[in-house]
Amino acid sequence: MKFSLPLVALSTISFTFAVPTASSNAIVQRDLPLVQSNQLRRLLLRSELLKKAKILEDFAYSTPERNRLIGTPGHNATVNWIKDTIAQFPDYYTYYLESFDLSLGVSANLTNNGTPMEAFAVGLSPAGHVSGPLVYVPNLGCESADFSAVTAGSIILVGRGNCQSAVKDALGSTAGAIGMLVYNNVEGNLDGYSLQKINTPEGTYVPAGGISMADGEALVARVQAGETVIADLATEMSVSTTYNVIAETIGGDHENVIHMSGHSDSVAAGPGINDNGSGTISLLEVAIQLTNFSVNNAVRFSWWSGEEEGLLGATYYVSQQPQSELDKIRLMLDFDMMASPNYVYQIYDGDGSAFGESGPPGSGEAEHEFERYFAQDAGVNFTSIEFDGRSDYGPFLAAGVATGGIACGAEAIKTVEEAAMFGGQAGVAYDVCYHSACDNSSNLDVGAWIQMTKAIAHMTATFARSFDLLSPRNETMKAKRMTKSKQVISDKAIGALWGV
Ligand SMILES: *[C@@H]1O[C@H](CO)[C@@H](O)[C@H](O)[C@H]1NC(C)=O
Ligand SMILES: *[C@@H]1O[C@H](CO)[C@@H](O)[C@H](O)[C@H]1NC(C)=O
Ligand SMILES: *[C@@H]1O[C@H](CO)[C@@H](O)[C@H](O)[C@H]1NC(C)=O
Ligand SMILES: *[C@@H]1O[C@H](CO)[C@@H](O)[C@H](O)[C@H]1NC(C)=O
Ligand SMILES: *[C@@H]1O[C@H](CO)[C@@H](O)[C@H](O)[C@H]1NC(C)=O
Ligand SMILES: *[C@@H]1O[C@H](CO)[C@@H](O)[C@H](O)[C@H]1NC(C)=O
Ligand SMILES: CC(=O)N[C@H]1CO[C@H](CO)[C@@H](O)[C@@H]1O
Repeated sequence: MKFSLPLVALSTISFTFAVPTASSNAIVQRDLPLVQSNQLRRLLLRSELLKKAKILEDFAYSTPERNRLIGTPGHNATVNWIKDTIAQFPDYYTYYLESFDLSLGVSANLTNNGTPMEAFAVGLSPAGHVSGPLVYVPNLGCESADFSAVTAGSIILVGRGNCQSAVKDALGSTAGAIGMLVYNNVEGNLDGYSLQKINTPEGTYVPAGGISMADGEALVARVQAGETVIADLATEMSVSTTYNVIAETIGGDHENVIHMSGHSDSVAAGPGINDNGSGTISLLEVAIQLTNFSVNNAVRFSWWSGEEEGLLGATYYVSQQPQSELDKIRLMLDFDMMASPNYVYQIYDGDGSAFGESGPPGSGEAEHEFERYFAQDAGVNFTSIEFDGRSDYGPFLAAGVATGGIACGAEAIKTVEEAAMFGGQAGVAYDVCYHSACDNSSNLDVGAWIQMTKAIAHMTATFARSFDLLSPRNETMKAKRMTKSKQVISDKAIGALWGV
């Protein structure tokens, strides 16, 4: 796909650091006992999780930014630490860093009819200085019909939500606009926000500024009252190279892979220790302890970058894999926010029984195994969450891969019913520090965290032994799966939540 901006042009360089050899494979397979869920789980310790949480927190707090946002030293330190940890097991894992370039917002200056307003440059949009009349785009601007009033040389004014801002920006550009102001749909500014998509078929991108909901609504009222409002927007961007870390067991069948993933970056606001440092660490600890066992199926772990900017690392990875490689992934499980202080145990609704939208075949079976594990082995309650593609499994879902995962809850409010099931406080967010400065290592429920980490270990061990729980591979089913999941991603994942 043509991409208009040199700043955001993608490049990929993959470095492979360890090369599997037949002999190391043989050693791994011969000398270690076959992995078993209870044995792997027994090796997981709260103290190890907490120790690693402090390490991530130190990465954040030892930098001026005090976060682990992509493009910062705090994130780079995180990526290198994951890589170095995996590199301690050269006989057990091969790994590589998958690099890609992102253009992130640095600063924006905005005036309306000469009056300055607060604005932030939107990541992935081009830098530029544009000036023109504001045109309000209705319906959140996800369809080209919404842009009928846009004139050449105008700047569109559009609300956040319902589709990635990339779609709004590109449709505006196609309709003749030279810039975009996107306003928030919740309290808070749009610092660290991005177009959330690397490129679109809808058109090329124009410079974009993010403004608050209150400022946006005030501008909409003026424009709709017939006032001519000239916006002058200057944005500055900087390009950062960022990295996904991908590791895979040397042992096991590489034609049948269980893929476990989390993300390595935080938002700008804080260290991101629950979101999603906790998922990063849970995966790393499972990967470390797995080295005590052999596996029948290959286990792949990945730590994505750029999740907070719109699932960019996972999207990039999927875009680089031929379908034949994606087909080898029998199941992809994603883990984010494993230690929310006011936690619930949520399982993605892979079979669609709770929310109506199911994933590709295998997604339902993954959900059922999590349910069985929580009810029978762990003896805890669980709830479902909508299978909406809001985290890094979204691009895999779109590519027809069976997916699943668990989470402890983000900014949503705990219900009275959930407080009865899990304890904690009804009427309070699962994570009051979600996307804020207080998401540090004090913001964790360690009991919930070890419980979730054991669930990850259970799934890793179960599918590293066998995929018997999943329906066998079948071309007819695959074709159906593809059709179905394309629908899921367009109607649901992108439609409802990726724009937020
Ligand atoms: C970030 O890490 C990568 C990979 O290890 C390294 O090549 C790069 O130089 C680092 N960049 C910065 C700014 O530290
Ligand atoms: C915005 O204005 C400040 C202060 O004049 C300046 O330092 C900065 O470079 C400007 N940013 C852009 C994108 O023009
Ligand atoms: C499991 O593997 C880890 C990492 O190599 C090692 O530190 C630990 O001692 C092993 N545990 C057992 C019980 O062998
Ligand atoms: C599960 O939830 C019910 C309320 O729905 C509660 O009575 C029970 O104690 C909970 N069980 C556990 C193990 O927390
Ligand atoms: C973590 O955040 C809490 C709440 O904002 C704060 O009191 C505490 O000092 C922070 N911890 C560190 C190490 O800065
Ligand atoms: C594949 O699945 C379809 C639908 O369930 C079934 O009709 C067909 O017989 C299966 N094919 C094979 C080769 O198992
Ligand atoms: C955007 C973000 O904060 N990252 C993810 C952290 O984990 C939660 C729970 O899975 C996701 O909803 C977030 O998107």
